[in-house]
Amino acid sequence: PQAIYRKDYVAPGFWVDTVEMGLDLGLEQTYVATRMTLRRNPDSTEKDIVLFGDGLKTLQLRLNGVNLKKSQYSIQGETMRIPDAPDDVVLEIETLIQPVKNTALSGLYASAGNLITQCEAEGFRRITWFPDRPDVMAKYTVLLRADKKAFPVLLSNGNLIEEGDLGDGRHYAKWEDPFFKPSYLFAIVAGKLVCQEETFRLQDGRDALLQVWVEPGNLDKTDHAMQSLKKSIRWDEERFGLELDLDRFMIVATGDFNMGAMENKGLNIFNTKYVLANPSIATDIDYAGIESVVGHEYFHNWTGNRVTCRDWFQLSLKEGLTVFRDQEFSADLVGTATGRAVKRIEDVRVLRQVQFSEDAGPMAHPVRPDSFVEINNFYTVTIYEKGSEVVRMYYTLLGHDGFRKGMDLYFARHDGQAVECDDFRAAMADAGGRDLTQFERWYSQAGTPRVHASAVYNADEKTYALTLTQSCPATPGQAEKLPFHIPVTVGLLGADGRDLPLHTDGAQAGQTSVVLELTEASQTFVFRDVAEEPVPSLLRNFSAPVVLHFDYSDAQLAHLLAHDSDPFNRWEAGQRLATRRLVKLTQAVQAGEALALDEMFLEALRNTLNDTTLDPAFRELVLTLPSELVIAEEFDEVDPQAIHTARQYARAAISDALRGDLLTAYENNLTPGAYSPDAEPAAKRALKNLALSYLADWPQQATFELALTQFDEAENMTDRLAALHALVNFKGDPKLKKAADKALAQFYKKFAKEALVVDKWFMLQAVAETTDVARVRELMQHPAFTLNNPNRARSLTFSFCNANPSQFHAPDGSGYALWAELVIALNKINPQVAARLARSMDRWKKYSPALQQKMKAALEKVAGTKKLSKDVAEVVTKALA
Ligand code: BAL
Ligand code: ZN
Repeated sequence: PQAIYRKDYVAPGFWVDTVEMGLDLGLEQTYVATRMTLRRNPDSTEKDIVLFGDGLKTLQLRLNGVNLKKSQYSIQGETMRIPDAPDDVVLEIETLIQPVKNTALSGLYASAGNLITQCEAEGFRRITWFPDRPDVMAKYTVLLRADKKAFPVLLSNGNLIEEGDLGDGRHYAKWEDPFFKPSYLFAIVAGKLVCQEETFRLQDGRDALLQVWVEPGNLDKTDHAMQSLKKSIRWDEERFGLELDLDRFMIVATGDFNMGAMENKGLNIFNTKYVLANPSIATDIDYAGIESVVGHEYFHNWTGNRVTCRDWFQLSLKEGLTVFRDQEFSADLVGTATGRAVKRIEDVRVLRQVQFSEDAGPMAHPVRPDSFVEINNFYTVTIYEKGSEVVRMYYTLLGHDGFRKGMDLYFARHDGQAVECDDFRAAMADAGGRDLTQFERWYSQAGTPRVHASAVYNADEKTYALTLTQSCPATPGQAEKLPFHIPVTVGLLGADGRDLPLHTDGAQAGQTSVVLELTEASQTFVFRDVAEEPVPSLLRNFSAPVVLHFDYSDAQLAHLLAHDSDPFNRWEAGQRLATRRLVKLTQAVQAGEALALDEMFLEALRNTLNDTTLDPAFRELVLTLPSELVIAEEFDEVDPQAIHTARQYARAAISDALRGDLLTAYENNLTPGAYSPDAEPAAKRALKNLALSYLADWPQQATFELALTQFDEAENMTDRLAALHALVNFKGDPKLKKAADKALAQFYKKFAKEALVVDKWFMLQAVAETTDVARVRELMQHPAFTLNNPNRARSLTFSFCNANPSQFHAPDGSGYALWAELVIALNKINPQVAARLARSMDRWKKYSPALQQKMKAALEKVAGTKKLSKDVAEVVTKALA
């Protein structure tokens, strides 16, 4: 497949001013009539009208009222060219599409008898011919016609301006979007849906109609999404001065969706996973996910829709920024300093586990890629999460007010435009009066930078010299890297655990944290009047997306874990202590040596667990060991089974040593009474259920019964699922295994009609320690399993391939064979989903030669498959390169 390059960008030959569409909707067949007005762009070197179409039956093509003859245009692949057009053109196009056959879920497709669209990135071309590129922004009017019984609800972007009866049992609705928008934000929804609605007073006094649309039977699950939407609107007004610009804002939930959600103008379409919640079906994590995704999509209305991307290479312009905004939204809603830190830790965990790994593999790409084959493969953790870290670094460098000024300037300059990442950087630089030229490398260079820190304390001169040295590993196509502009937030702790006052360039009197700006390959920063040799707290709040190395002693880490005023680094110190041990344990497993965990580490965990002045959510994070995937990153050659054995050993040892403390934590963090997803009770449940999972590593009847009682008596999904997890992973007595199987069966029976809960049921089994390839194949035969639904496919097969490493990497290669079968099967159904699963093999070169050989064979099998989509081909070709 052919790559396209950022450097080849050419502005469109024609702009589109207006688009009028009429759709006669049907599941089998939908007729689309489009009338657009185009105007020549005198500044472009492109002279033709260039349209894109994919899988369309074209019935009619008229230019300025005259049918186009075959000789007057050419079609090559997805591209249609109309040469020699006049400067002003009215183009009329009629197409036929078949929504039920659209299993790729891009364009217009059927979901549970309803019609839904997904147009980002290039789905609009599966509805009609169009200059389907984000820099072409037009005003849309959409007339929907359909059978009244089958499609009682007809929705599109913007405002409803007319609706009525057509006779013959048919009706229509006409929607007008007053804002210019790129085609990827186009949306329609038609079908049997019901809504929760509310009028919401905006800060400027206008009233907006808010609606959450779901399939009948789900109205009892829309409250949290509605609350989250109202909070999002208020937050954007207060934090960024950005108001809702429409009279109506709609959210629609569908069970068939490739992504999490989509920010179509005024008509956000969501995966049900990020809308539907009530205490009996949704966990605390689900509630938090809904809040953040509702926020994310709403915030796109300004960062993405009002100001959009010039081309898809700039995707992080809107995604990185909007992730930063949703992270800040969630943190602000919790409000407390530790609450913010907990959110930060959770976000950094994802970054490290998934993005650092991406940055070290064959799909590594800069935040602003230089090329791609299939844009859908670039909705990645690098674009989103690393992109958000890049935005956070502006925030760290410019400060709260400086960042807000930068945002204001960005909107003042670019509202209504399609722009580049460089425009955002320029707004930040100009508003902050800063030279951010070098900062551009965060957009152009891939890879996770390494920062090595070393320090010299001079007791006579009372100076502390901190030397920071940076490097960045090579990534595909980028052998050499230039130094980044890295903000490193630093504090110094005294022996009593308190922050020492900082005397260094850039630090104000009394300041105990300072942002050091590392811009060269190596720099030394000198702190003066340092009364005693400090313990440095480096990269506070994870001030840059780098791997930081400092040669800490265990005692220094324990000191930071006990005292650092920066809660992120307290947690980080605990993780460093744990990682060190897990690496040693893994090596001991490999060498066949005896395993042991030292009392100093156990004591540090015990002290944290028992420190009731600390937020339970924070304690839960400290007590959670680094995942097997994170431990794997510490090794040049990964041994998944040894890592698993080592981590399980550590868990059992912690369980054994802290049993009494864990029981106390369990009992002290019960949350009786009505369920609330708020941070405080959710934090208690998190700690209690972590305690339960440790206790369940102790194969005794008593702990089994504790889990069983919690399972039977749970009044919310968080507790029920945690208990089921403990039961299913329980070790020891086979009689207990029977009881666990019974609980699993009961759970399924109770929730068989709740698709999102059935997904959880599959996922829980997919990641269970004892679930091997054969068991996954068995589960794939379950009547509720299908590869056609992305959520269901992900729940079992993705979870197994990505989150059960010791079983997936079975030495006989059976996991890889299963993976190849699945990717090949999904490729026929839904290339986007298939390509995601294809990514599970990214890091194949990190395994033992024996495993590598089997992984390579599986990759080659997929690569050699006929009719491979661009999506999958790009992923496996890069992996094999
Ligand atoms: N724009 C695709 C979905 C999202 O990031 O919100
Ligand atoms: Zn987004």
